Amino acid sequence: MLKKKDKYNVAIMGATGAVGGQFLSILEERNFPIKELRLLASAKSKGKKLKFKNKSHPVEILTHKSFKGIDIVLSSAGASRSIEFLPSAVGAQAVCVDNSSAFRMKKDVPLVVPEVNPHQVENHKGIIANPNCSTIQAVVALWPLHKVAKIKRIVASTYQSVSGAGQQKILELEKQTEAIDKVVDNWMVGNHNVDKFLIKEFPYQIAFNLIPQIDVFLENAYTKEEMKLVNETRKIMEDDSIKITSTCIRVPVFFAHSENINIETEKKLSADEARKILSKAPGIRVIDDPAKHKYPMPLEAEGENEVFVGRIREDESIENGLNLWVVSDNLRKGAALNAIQIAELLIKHA
Ligand code: NAP
Ligand code: 12T
Repeated sequence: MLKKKDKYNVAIMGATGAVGGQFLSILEERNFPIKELRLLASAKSKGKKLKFKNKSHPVEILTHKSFKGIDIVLSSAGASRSIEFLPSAVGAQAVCVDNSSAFRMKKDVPLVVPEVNPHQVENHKGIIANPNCSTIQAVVALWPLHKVAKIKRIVASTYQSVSGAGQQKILELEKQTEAIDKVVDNWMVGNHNVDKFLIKEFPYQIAFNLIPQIDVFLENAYTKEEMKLVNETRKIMEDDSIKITSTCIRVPVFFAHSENINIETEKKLSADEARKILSKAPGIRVIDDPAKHKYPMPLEAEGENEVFVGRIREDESIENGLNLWVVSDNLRKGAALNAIQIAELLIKHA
């Protein structure tokens, strides 16, 4: 349990990573009440320093002893590190908000999106899980509609940016993009393939391509990323009766994930009603004006905190159906911001 204090000792596990960088920016932006900040990463980052509030902080190597005196751990260093090190953090009386997939579906670990199920933060035993990036933005958009019209079925297709997979993947898209500059000169098939040595992080070239695989394949022919969206959505919305299917696609976008979501509801909702509900819902910005060609796009959502929703329209192929286009910055609301909002809830309840 977190004890009430004016300021807290905070450790960031994976401080040098893509999510880690956003942790630092957002903690500073929101003036999070920090007494001591401990930055943790691998031995590779030994000697590195990171800036926080105009002060340089040394990066320390993560060990089982890293959590002495720490109140809150924000962890984002991969699932195997969470499994190995978070029990030591809990042993040192810290409360952990974990960004990895390690504990999300565990029964005694709350999986929290503050706009949807804030009450769950009180049920933790030392670890609270932050959902998958695609799940977070989907449930922020769907929960207000579910409350009013009860969602029976969800079909979600995601268009996920490379930053969701970490810093090295961002650099790979950049390098591959730079390598292609002759497409217009030599208008020929194959010319937009990059040299094989530029394909290291993703299984195939990602620049000017799409890859219909995120995370590993499971026995049911879905990928693990697709099943995260299915299972985590049900857990967060506390409704196992919702039927969900999803397809997750990696696209050559640097930041922000996009999703086309089709829902079938028990009660009929017109597009106008849905627009009105979503305009008033927390954490959402509706951009939906076809006449003016206004709709959410990843370049617009990059660096922002909200979940953007547009293209709201009735699914004319069924009785009670809606289509939504949902875009959000996966490193912010999809990761660091949501985790920090959870930590803020913990402080509120301390
Ligand atoms: P990243 O850019 O590759 O960064 C990985 C971070 O983990 C780096 O700080 C790295 O330190 C650290 N790390 C790696 N191995 C370590 C070790 N053995 N000991 C200590 N630190 C180690 O990846 P990312 O995109 O930030 O993602 C990191 C984690 O966040 C992953 O678990 C991913 O699943 C999760 N994630 C969650 C969400 C979400 O919650 N929705 C979204 C995106 C990612 P070095 O720099 O020293 O290597
Ligand atoms: N494989 O947090 O590759 O479970 O974009 C997030 C992002 C796992 C996660 C990705 C992933 C997670 C990705």
